[in-house]
Amino acid sequence: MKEQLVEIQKEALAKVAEVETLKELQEIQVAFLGRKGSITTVLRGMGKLSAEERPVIGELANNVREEISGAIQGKQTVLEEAALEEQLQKEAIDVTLPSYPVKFGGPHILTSIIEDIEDLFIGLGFEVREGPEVETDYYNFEALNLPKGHPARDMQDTFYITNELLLRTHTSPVQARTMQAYKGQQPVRMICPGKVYRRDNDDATHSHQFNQIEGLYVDKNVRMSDLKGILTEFAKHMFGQDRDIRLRPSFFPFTEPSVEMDISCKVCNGKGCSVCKGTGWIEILGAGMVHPKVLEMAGYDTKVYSGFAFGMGPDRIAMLKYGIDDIRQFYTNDIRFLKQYHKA
Ligand code: 2NL
Repeated sequence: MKEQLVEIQKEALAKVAEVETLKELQEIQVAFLGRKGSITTVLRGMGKLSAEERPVIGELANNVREEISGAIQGKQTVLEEAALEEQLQKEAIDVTLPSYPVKFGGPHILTSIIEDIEDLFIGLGFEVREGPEVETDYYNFEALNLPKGHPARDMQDTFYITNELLLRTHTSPVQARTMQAYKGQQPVRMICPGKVYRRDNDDATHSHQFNQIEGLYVDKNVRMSDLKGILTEFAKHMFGQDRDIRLRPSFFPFTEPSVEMDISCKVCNGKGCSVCKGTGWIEILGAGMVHPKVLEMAGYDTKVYSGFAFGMGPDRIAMLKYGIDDIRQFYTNDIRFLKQYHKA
C-alpha cells in the first residue's frame, strides 16, 4: 500500500506539471482526490492492515493528499493568472484610436436670429429685458394707449384668461413696465424679445404663438432722425449693407407719428418681382415716436423726454432672410428643416 500511495503521488504530480487547462486540472483533482478517486480506492483496503501499520499508512495517505492538493492549488493559480493575462491582452483598448464622431445639436433658427439681433442692439448700448407672457389688461393695452373699447383691441384677437388676465399680444408691456420702474427719471434704451399670442387659425402665414422683438429709446431730445439712423443700421446688418431702406407713414395707437420700414427687394434689386409683389420693397418692421400719452402714463415729462419705439417679428425676418414659406416650420420641429439651419 505504501508503494501504491507513493506511486499515486508521483503520477499525480507529473500530470499536474503537464496540464495546460483549468478543466484538465479539475479532472485530475477528481481522479486522484475525489470520492471515487485513486487515494480513496487504496484506503478502502486499510481494514486489512495491522494496528501498527494503520496509523503509518494513514499519515502517509494524508501527506500524499496534501502534496497533490498543494500542487493542484499552485497550478490553478498559475493557470488563472495566465488566463487573465490573455484576456487583458485580447481586450486591450487602444486609447489613441480616433473616437466615433459625436452628433451635436444646435440652436433653433429663431434662436440664432434673435441672438444676432440682441448682439447688434447690445453693441448700440441697449439692454435686453424680458417679462411675463401672462399679462394684465393694463400693461398689454391700457398703458399703450389702447383703452377699453378701442377698435385695435378687436383687431388683435386676444386669448383672455380672465377679464383682467391675458396672454400678451405683443412684448410692449415689458417696455411699459420698465418705463414705470424707472419712474420717469431715467433714460431707457432697451429691446425685449419674447413669445406673443394671438387668436389666429394657424396657416402658412399665421401662428397663434410667434416671436416679437420690440425696442424703445427714451431720453432728452430723441428724434425721428435717431429712429432712422438706428433702424437703418439694423436693416443693413440683417439683410446686407447694399440694401436701401424707406420709411412709409403708418398708424399705431402707441406711436405718433408712426412709420413702417421697407428694405429694397434683394431678389429683383428694386425692379419688382413676385417676392416683393411688383413693388421693389419688402416691409420688415413698424416704428414711430412714442405717443405722449404712453410716456405720460409711465411718468415721463413730455416737455423734457421723447422717444422712439419699434416692433418686428423674428419669424418674418427669418422667413424673408432664408426664403422660408411656411411659419409653421418653426414650430413643428421637422428635424430635416431644423438641420438645414445648423451652423456646424
Ligand atoms: C409691428 C409694430 C410696433 C411699437 C411696436 C411701442 C412700445 C411702447 C411704446 C410705443 Cl412701450 N411703441 N412699440 C411701436 C411701433 C410699432 O410694432 O408691426 N410689429 C411687428
